[in-house]
Formats: sequence, structure tokens, C-alpha cells
Amino acid sequence: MTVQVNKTTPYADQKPGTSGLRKRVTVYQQPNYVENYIQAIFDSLEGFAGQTLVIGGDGRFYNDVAIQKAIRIAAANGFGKVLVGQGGLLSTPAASHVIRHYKAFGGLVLSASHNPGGPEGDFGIKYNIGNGGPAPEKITDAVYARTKVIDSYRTLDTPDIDLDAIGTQMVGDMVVEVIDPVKDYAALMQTLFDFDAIRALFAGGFRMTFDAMHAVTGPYAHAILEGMLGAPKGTVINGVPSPSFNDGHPDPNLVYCKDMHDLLMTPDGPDFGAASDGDGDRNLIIGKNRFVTPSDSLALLAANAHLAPGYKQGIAGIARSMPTSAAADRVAEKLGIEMHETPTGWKFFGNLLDAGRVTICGEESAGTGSNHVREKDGLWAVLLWLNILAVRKQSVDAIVREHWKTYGRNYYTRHDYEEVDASIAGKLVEDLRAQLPSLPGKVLADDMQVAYADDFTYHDPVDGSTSARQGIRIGFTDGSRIVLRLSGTGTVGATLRLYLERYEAADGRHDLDTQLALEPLIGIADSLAQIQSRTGRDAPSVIT
Ligand code: G16
Repeated sequence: MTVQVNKTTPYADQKPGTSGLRKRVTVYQQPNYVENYIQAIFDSLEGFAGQTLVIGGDGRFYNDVAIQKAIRIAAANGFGKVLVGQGGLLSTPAASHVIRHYKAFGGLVLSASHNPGGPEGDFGIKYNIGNGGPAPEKITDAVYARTKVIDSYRTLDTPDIDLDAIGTQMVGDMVVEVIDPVKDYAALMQTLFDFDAIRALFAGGFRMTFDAMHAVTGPYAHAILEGMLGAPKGTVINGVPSPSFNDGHPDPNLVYCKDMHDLLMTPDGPDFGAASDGDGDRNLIIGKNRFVTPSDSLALLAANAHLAPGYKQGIAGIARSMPTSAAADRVAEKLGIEMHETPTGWKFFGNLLDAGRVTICGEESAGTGSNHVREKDGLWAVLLWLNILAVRKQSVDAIVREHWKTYGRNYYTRHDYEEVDASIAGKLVEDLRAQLPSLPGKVLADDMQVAYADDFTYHDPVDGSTSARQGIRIGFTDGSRIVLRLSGTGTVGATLRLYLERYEAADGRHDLDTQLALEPLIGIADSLAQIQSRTGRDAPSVIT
């Protein structure tokens, strides 16, 4: 079949962010926008002729259109085979597993994660390398450079393939295999967790609600929780993926899962509540009367992972993104294992996982995962929690309290200011950065003394690469921290993220209201950065 080489002109805005290229659907619908980006990815790679490419997405609007284009471009560029999830679906962690399991060259993950979907919503394309994880900066930088000069793309003139028919079809000389999106992932989960113990937990009357948010985890949660683990039907809610997420916002936090949170706070509510996001890599964990912050969840999972068969030998180390609270650091210290602080973005964990230096990773942005794949994994976190609950036979609340008694509590919150004018946000960060050298030693409100103030630079201990300007950190002598950075996943204007953390020792007070406990730091952050006056906002858009 003749390969078509079509002329195109570059788009100036195809710079990958924290996690691939995320834009409004309407941006992606411009002529050749998808084609340019995918061709730029392939142009930045070497050695894939005849190899396998995995393609999957979270089922959002435009998923099917982009997948058909990607398949044709892959065939015209010389891939030997494409593995694609039935209906175009593969959760992000499942895509990572499929890449690893079938030793694919890499994969295209089509998702804008927790961002809203539908014709007016967001879409995204991310390239993952052969280890199953997001491409490192070396590749994403090369892709961006290529998008700026691209003048042609390769494709074939072939009909759409049937994404619903499991089995193989041909596109030119390339084989396309449509696979069950759940099967391989579910089998992997069975190797990690004690399914008998979790089954016994449900059989004993343990009640759970899992909100799939009309997104990709629905089929996975139905199959694993209700199918394999015997949770009663109805445990999974909103379990049918919808291209617009039923006009919802598939972000599993206390804003978009407020109903579930409120239910868990009632005396008759279930024992355990959980949710996952658009593409299935984030998680929300709530026990009866106890919301578990993502930072605490990372620390708790690391401290208890040995209770699950897949981790019974113990864990090699823990990694967390810089803005994530230091709760996990205390666990690593006690276990005598390595602890790593990386920039925001799951791609920074890949080298540490590949080198066997860490087993569990996590981020404040509701992501936890392990070396079983190279993405964060929402259902994995839920299953590890269930495994721990089944073994310890205690409530989530009791486990959390015991943890704080042993390690102390890191009060933690994140304040987001969304859709701020990008130039105002940029200037705000720049001005704060300029103040940093003068801050160490200064005593600010409430007798808080600054211990250090810098813009985080990461030195990857595995490949020696350096990533600078990864977020402003102002640390205090009592272990408290203020972190400020601009999000790399928003699609409109700029999102300012302010992260606040205060440590309360093991014998300290652990029952304060989080926002009250952090009030002095919130005040200091605002007086240093003048967020409210400069943005004209009197409150954050979202508090997590
Ligand atoms: C992505 C990345 C995460 C990051 C999060 C927020 O998650 O994979 O590593 O923590 O974005 O990033 P930012 O603070 O730059 O917006 P996801 O779930 O959106 O793919």
C-alpha cells in the first residue's frame, strides 16, 4: 500500500506539559493538529520499524477519531503491530502494563486525565516509552522541537478499523490487534494482592462504594471488585464510561466527590469509599469518618505494603514529588530505606523504579503507584488499601490515627487558583523567586523562622540529568513548608498551586482542622506572594 506523505505547517503551541500535550478538544480538531503531534513523536524516536505500539485512551470525546488517525500514521511510519484496547479504552496504568507485558516499543495514551471531556472539554496525547512510563524530558523536548519545524506527516488511505471487534485486522502491512482492556491488568492485580483475604472481607459484610466517575475505571472496577472479589452489585457507581463523563469533572477530590465524602461521614455510611479519575491513575480514599490525604495515603501504603503478597519482601525505597508532604519520609527513615524527592510529574519516577531504588511512589495530586507499572494507578491503591484493611481488621480511621501516633502528623493542604491570567501568574512567581535569597534567617508572622528558600532543582541520581525551576520552596525551622508552582496540566490561562505543610510530632495534637492548623502559613504565603491582591481572587478555586 502506498504511503501518503502529506504537507503540513507547524503549530506553535505543541509543547508537552507535566503529562503530555493537553488542549481543548477544539484545538485538537484543527487541521493536522493530531497528525503533526503524532508524526513529531515518531520523528523523535529511533528503531521502531516492525515493532509494537500500544494505543489506548480514557474514552473521552475525540478518543475514537484520534485513535483511527494514530493507527494510520503508525502503519505509514513502519510499526509492525498496534495493540489497542477494545472500544479504544485502556486506563493509563493498564496501558503501562500492556506496554511492559507485551514488550512493546512504546505507547500512545490518549487522555486529559481528570480534566472535563466532551466537545467543549479537554483532550490529550502522551507518549510512553518501552518501560511503560511517560517519556522523559529528553524525548518530550525533542518532540517539541520537532513540532516547531514539521512540514509533512505520513499516513495511509485506509478505512477505519472496527475498535469493538476483539481480534486482529490489517492496516496496510501493519497488524492491529484489539484486546480486552481489563484482562491483563486484572491478572496483574491478582499477583500482587491477597484476593482471598479481600473476598473474605466483603463476605463478612464490609461495605464499600467506588465512584468510577463515568470514566475509564468503570469496567475495571466492575470486573475486579464486584466480579473477582465478590463485592455486592452496586458497590461500583457511575461505572459506564461516557465521552463527556456524563458532563462531570472526573477529578476524584473532595470537591467533585463531595456526595461520597458526606455519605462516608454519616453513621450508616459504608466502611470505605474510593474513586478514580478520567484515565484511572488517580485515587481518592475515604474511610468512615476519615478522609485520607494523598500524602498520608502514600506514607500509610508504604508503611503497610508488606501485608500484601506482592510486597511481602519489603520495599526498596519510596519516592515522592517535591510538593508532596514529608509524611512518607518518616516511614522511609524508620524502615531504613531510600527516600527520593522528585519534580512533579510521574515521568521523574521512571529511572528510580527501573533501577530498583524505589518500590512505591506517590504525589499529593492523588497519585500512588509501585514498580508493577510505570504510571500511578488508582485501582492498585484501592486494592492495596483493601488488602491492608483485610489483614489488619481495623477501620481506616484507626489505622490513620495509629500511624500519626507513631510518626507524627503532617498537616497538609493545596490551594489552587485556576484560570489566572498567565502573565500575572508568571510575574507573581518571578517576583517571589527574586525574594528568595533574602528570606533565610528571617522571622515572619507567628515567630516562623525561614530555614531555606529556593527554586527546586532535581538531579536524577540514575541518569545524571538536571531539571531546574521545579517549584519555589520556603522551609521553616519547625519543618513547615510553603511551596508555590505553576501547574503544567491546565489548558486555560495559568493555575497557581500553593502547597502548605506543617508537622506535628508523634505526641502532638492530631485533631485540628487542617485549614486552621495551616492558617499562619497561609497568611505568610499570601503576604510574600500577594496572591489574592494580584490575582483579584479572595479565595482559591479548589482546596484539596
Ligand atoms: C499529572 C502528572 C502528575 C502531576 C499532576 C499534576 O497527573 O502525571 O505527576 O502530579 O499531573 O501536575 P500539575 O501540578 O503540573 O498540574 P495526571 O493525573 O493529570 O496525569
